[in-house]
Amino acid sequence: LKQKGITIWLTGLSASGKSTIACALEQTLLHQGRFAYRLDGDNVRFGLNKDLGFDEDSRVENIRRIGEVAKLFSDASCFTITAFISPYRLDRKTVRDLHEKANLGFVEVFVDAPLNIVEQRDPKGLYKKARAGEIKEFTGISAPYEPPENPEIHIKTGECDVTQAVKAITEYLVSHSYL
Ligand code: GGZ
Repeated sequence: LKQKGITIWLTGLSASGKSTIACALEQTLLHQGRFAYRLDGDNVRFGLNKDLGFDEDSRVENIRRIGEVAKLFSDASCFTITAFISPYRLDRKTVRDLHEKANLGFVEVFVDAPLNIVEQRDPKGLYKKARAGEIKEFTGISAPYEPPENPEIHIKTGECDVTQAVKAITEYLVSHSYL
């Protein structure tokens, strides 16, 4: 079994299902007696990154800091789960390189839901506001999302439930000797 930790990096649009999958995965790992921790908007954007907004520079800095924190958790042998849109390919690559240089695992999980589906879900009414121009630079509407080209795991949330999504990730972890 690999000794060091791993960062499981979820990327995808708002309302794609990242947080739901991240929570369920964290619970599954904790129930198995593993050291797992989830970083998401609630515990990062309201604390460490509360000085950051959603313009391009802020998102780059948001992901840079989260990448560094994830690296520290992984270095402490944690299963670190992150759930951020992380819209830029280059920033995700930078975080990957940071982990690989430190000999830590990094798994990119594309939580893939088409825009029309997330816009229908719109649990917080943010897409509606973005369409109305009340929220500027909203990912998928008025700000870019660059989908991963070669993610380790590709989850189509319109086609599978949370249990299946968690299973796809844990199976990857088992087959790569992280679990
Ligand atoms: C995208 C925004 C925006 C804009 C506020 N664009 O569905 P949510 O509400 O709970 O998740 C979204 C969250 C995105 O923050 P991240 O830190 O993941 O973004 S990034 O990785 O791009 O830095 C959404 C809310 O914040 N939100 N304004 N303009 N999402």
